[in-house]
Amino acid sequence: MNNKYKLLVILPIFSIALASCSSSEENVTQEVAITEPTPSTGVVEKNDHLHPRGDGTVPTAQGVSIQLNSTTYKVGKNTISFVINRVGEPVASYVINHEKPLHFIVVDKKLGTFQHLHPVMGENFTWSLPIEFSNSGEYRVYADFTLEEGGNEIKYLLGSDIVVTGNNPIEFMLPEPDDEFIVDGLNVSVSGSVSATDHTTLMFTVTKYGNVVNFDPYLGSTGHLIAVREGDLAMAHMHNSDHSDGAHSASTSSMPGMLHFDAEFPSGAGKYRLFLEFMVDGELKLATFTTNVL
Ligand SMILES: [Cu+2]
Repeated sequence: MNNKYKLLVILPIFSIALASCSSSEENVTQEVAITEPTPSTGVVEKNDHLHPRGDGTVPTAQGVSIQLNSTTYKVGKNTISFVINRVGEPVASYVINHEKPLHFIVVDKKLGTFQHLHPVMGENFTWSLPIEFSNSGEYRVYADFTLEEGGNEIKYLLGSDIVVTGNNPIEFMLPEPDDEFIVDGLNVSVSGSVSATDHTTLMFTVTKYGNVVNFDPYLGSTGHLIAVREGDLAMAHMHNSDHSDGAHSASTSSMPGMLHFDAEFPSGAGKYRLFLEFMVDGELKLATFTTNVL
């Protein structure tokens, strides 16, 4: 039985099997496949919970790959362009996820800088975006997107390395883990636990002068949390757990000042840099912190 067929059978019952979700798609398949098969409804299932193919450490996952036009850039303004190929052919069609067909994340390898951008597709299914680098050094770029395959929505998270030449090399030391930080005059505190093996919840409280803030929707959620592991730069992308998930969700609701995330680290233990994005008073905020995943 090939992988695609197995997934098709599994998805309708996957939502009731969350408790047994394990750390890789392979394991999920094995565990659930012994359950009595449920006939496919032919409906495109939301599988936001499923881990993507790829964790951002490699440019190719199951025949789908990112191909950058160049891997060398310079300090200052650049244009990055790339194609997503599936067995050698450019992918033309994408599933909208969190309001965009493709999310493009850029970090430097010391994890001191972070950019979350949205390229635009042009001729020959080539994506491109303007990007500015303030520092020279080694970087990783990630493409986060969803494709429809055989009636299912399959997520991909592909990574590729680039070099930025010029002056002003990145100097950054990963700070020690902390649970309180300040961003643009907002106090952010984090509670909850993280685990390499279990699903846990991470909770953030955001206050200004002691009062909880109200979040504005940002890309179909009240908050986005991206974690990158020191060393191999494996990425986990998490979303606020009390938003109405779905590719086309318009707005969300959440308790004022509180952000809850289903925290999962499919790549396992390590020291991670977490990048939390949320919007307050129409301004996008980025809170960054370090956490140890055991
Ligand atoms: Cu995005």
